[in-house]
Amino acid sequence: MMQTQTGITALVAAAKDIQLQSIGEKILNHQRISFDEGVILFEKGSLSYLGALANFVREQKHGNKTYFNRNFHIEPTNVCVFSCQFCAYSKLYAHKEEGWELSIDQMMHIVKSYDGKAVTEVHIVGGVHPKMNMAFFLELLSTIKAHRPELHIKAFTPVELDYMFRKAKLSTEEGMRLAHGAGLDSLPGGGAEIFHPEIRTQICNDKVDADGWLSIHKAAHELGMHSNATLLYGHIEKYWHRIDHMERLRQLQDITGGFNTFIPLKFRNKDNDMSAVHESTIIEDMKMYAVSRLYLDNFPHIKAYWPMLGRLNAQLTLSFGVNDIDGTIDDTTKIYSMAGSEEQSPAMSTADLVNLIKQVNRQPIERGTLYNEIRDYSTVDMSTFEAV
Ligand code: V47
Ligand code: SF4
Repeated sequence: MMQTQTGITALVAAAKDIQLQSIGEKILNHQRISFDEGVILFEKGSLSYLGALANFVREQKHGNKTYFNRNFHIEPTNVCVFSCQFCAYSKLYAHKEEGWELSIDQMMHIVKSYDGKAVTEVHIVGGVHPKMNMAFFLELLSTIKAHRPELHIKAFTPVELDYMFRKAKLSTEEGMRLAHGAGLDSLPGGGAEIFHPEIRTQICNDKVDADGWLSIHKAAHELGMHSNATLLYGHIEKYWHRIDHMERLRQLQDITGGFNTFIPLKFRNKDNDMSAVHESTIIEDMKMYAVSRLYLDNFPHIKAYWPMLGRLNAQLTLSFGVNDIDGTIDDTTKIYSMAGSEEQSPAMSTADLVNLIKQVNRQPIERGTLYNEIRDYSTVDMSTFEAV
């Protein structure tokens, strides 16, 4: 059931903490909250207060609509020249026998295995292999487009792009123009981690920094492309580092308007160099989603990535500001299961996703990557539904 304006107004009026009350009033009046207010929400806001406010904003923006898409992932390689402390891939560079690298033919084999299936997007992200260069990826993009022109290619983080542009001696703008020209349609949100150098230098010191990440997304937006942004939370960062991260994104979004979706990524601690760091609680996770929805007033969508969180926790986020639960990924992504995510073999059918959304009385909408609505499943009988 949708939240009423009277109910939320009464909740804010009854808030005992004067700061939380005034932040709540700002949100009800569609005013932007400040950096310090973002930190206060994390420090003092109860789960129920944050959840009610975030749900209010979510319903103002999207009503009950909850988006998902039909996509598949390709991970070209798990070998990576970088050494992010939280990444289960980074160890593999030293143990190449555990590594894989796919040829263009092998990746096209994956693409062709979806021929005739109603997927709309391929998501391509992997490690940074020293031998996979700009020419290789341009060929991959144009070969996919030649085979299936309408398939949306969402690919490569600024970590991968920065490495390939630098090796090819291209400026960010030149590199983005070439990649876009070859078929790159949009950028996924990865590689952002935590922007602030106090944390970034401790967890991923050797890859592209905050300014580099932001300038690659800016260049993409200037070419008319859209992109996502992530934040890796729940490890050694403080609340203000999270707000600092979101502040930088909010500022760029004010300039370009090119971001579609913000995706908080819960740190998982299995098989990486940060295994001694505890994982966040589910309460902390829900607060993260709620504050994201409240702080990023200029981001249209907040997404929960279910393979990482687990499907039931992802379902819960739909009451904490989230309006998108990603796609019907087959078992084609390894980075999270290797780091100890809830879903060791992430695959959900369209019927599973639709039922997950309907169970909590939301409206399941299949979308394209750019949030064009493909189908409303509210009244589709999923017991007789056959996915193509
Ligand atoms: O940047 C790596 C994360 C990200 C761990 O744009 C980890 O639609 C938690 O960004 N614990 C890449 N996270 C994935 C990504 C993404 C995923 C789904 C959808 C979209 C989108 C983007 O994976 C990396 C890093 O932050 N990651 N290791 C770990 N141990
Ligand atoms: Fe490489 Fe990305 Fe893992 Fe860092 S997070 S080690 S850049 S694959």
